[in-house]
Amino acid sequence: MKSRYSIFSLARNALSYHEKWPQAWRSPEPKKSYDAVIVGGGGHGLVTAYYLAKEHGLTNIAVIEKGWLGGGNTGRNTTIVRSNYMWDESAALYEHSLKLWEKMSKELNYNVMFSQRGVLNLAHTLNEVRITKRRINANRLNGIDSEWIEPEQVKEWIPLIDLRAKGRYPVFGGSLQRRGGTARHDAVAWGYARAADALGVDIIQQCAVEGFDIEDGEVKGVRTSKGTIQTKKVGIVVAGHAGVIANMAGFKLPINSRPLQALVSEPVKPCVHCVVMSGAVHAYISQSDKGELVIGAGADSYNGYSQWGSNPVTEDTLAAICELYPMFRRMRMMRQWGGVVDISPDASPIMGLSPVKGMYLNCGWGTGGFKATPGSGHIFADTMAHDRPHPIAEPFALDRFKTGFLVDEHAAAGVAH
Ligand code: FAD
Ligand code: PYC
Repeated sequence: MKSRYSIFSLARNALSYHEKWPQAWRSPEPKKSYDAVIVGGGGHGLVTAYYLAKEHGLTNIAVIEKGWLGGGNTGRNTTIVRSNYMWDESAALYEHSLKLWEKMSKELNYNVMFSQRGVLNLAHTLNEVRITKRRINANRLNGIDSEWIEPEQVKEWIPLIDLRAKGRYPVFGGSLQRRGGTARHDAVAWGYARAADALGVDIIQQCAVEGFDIEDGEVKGVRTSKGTIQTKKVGIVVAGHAGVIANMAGFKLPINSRPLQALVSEPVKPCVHCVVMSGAVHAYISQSDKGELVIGAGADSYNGYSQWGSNPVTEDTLAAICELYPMFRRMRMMRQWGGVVDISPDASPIMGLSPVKGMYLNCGWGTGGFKATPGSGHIFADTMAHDRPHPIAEPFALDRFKTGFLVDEHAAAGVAH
């Protein structure tokens, strides 16, 4: 029988739903009580709610967001996705996430524009060459695709780069993860929000968490700007503000909150075909599908909550970019912004139980949590549902700062912390 739907009408309907969803959808008012409350409507909070509902049958749950969905770091990052971290614990976490990225658009029926265009990390000193090669070996032992490429191959990938050894930043080669790439960050938040909403999750925007009701060390409720909600399970997923929320709950976290900034240029024709990062010079670059160069810097060197970056960092980053890619000296920058990232002492996340019973922590992702969004939520939902850390989350527990079993990923972080 002939179908009533042509492939074109299906595509047209899917597209109009995709485009209208964020505008057409409105936040409900909070109910008096929920089985679980997620604080923070960024990517990590939304995906946690999605998996709590989808895999653990918890649908009487709410995501509480003080601003708008994805308005924090989720909508402010430079969207680099990769899994080439050094230690086994991190490899398990980020590779779990990368595998979920590879099926995300299909699973959500929402095009998050995940583009596996490759992530290239340049080495500018002999020491960096050694560290990078060591990391490539570690990655390969963990089954993660990672390869060393020589300067001539770097030039083939990025013809506009200046490899000259006489420059301040000679390129001695780099590591390439071909499965790495970029995605559309706001679509990730909307995609998970729409899927969670369809499973019955209440997503409440413009509602700030202001305190908690805690009795005998156990959480009983969440105080918000729209009233108090009774609940016995609370997930804290507020990048950059985890320390503030922990203070409300009466404990301290070893977290520094710092602005991290990025810029985009005017749009130009395709000229940067993969993501190129230079840890040594705190500058990285990719090109958006609209043609803008997306340029990022290192974190500010002092704590703060501002959502833009400081000028010396911007200048240093752009100076490095202009030296590495002389042709970009003539480009104009269109926008600059920042986000508040939460940095832990070993540049790895803190995931799992907190000192308050029923309250769970997911923070400390620093400059690199976007790539972890699906994996983090998947593991965190399991942790919350079963009141014990998921096996992948175990090494990232808060008590590692007492035991000393750190997972130090400073060298694998995309940018300086
Ligand atoms: P967020 O998206 O910040 O969500 C937390 C939410 O909590 C916010 O929406 C906030 O409004 C809400 N909130 C805070 N306090 C309260 C309260 N009291 N009550 C209710 N809600 C509250 N990572 C990568 O992997 N690759 C990159 O290329 C990359 N680039 C980056 C570039 C920049 C400029 C920045 C700033 C970050 C970058 N990151 C990158 C890091 C990444 O963006 C974050 O680690 C990740 O997005 C964190 O997601 P999240 O959902 O935990 O946090
Ligand atoms: O973690 O890959 C990363 C990253 C790149 C830019 C900021 N973070």
